Amino acid sequence: MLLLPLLPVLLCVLTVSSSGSQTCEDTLKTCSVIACGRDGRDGPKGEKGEPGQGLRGLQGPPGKVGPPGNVGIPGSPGPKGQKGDHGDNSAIEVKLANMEAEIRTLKSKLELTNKLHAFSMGKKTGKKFFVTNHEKMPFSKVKALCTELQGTVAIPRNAEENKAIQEVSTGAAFLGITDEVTEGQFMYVTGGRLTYSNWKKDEPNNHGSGEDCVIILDNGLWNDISCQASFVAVCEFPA
Ligand code: FUC
Ligand code: CA
Repeated sequence: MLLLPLLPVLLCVLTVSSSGSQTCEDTLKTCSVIACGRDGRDGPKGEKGEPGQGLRGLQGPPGKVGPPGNVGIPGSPGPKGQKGDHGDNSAIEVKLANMEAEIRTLKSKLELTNKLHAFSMGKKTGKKFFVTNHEKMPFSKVKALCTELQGTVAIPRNAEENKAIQEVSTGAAFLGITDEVTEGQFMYVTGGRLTYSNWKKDEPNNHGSGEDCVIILDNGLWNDISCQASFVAVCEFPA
């Protein structure tokens, strides 16, 4: 056969491949048919091996404490506590009694002052009270002033009140009456249609560019006039 001349070569190859630690040069001494070449390159990396059989090391110490977490949402309020002791209020009660006495004294003094003031102003019992500082100003200013004084612009509801306003004012004075809302329909600034009037002859005439306010003249008669013109401010206060 053709294999027969190759037998020494095969024997040498088998011997070399199974000889383990024997070097090529060692093998060359007994096996003249082979030649010794240089080492080849490293092969590819093998797969990861199975875990070893030895004992595992002991578990290490615990790690450091981590950073604190976020603040949680507030809990629901607890039940209401029991009512406390009354404590010692004697000092505060004395103070309160003194203050109450002082308030009573001040109240009666104020009452007397008010009575004297009304008397000095000619106030009649059960009658409205008309007051003026004799200052002339536009209607809007009269309204603001009377409101600030917790009163309203003077309104005569009858001849007696008309006379009272006429007597208190020095010169023509604004009345709390306008037809600002509907031309020709005069209303009280406190609300409602007129129930009493004392117009001068041929008034109201809405003269010129428009006359939506009303003045009481020296003689007690009324004239419609511009609200921007200045007349005496008279306020009224309840009876
Ligand atoms: C009359 C009045 C007007 C104005 C004018 C000067 O016509 O009706 O309101 O006072 O006079
Ligand atoms: Ca007029």
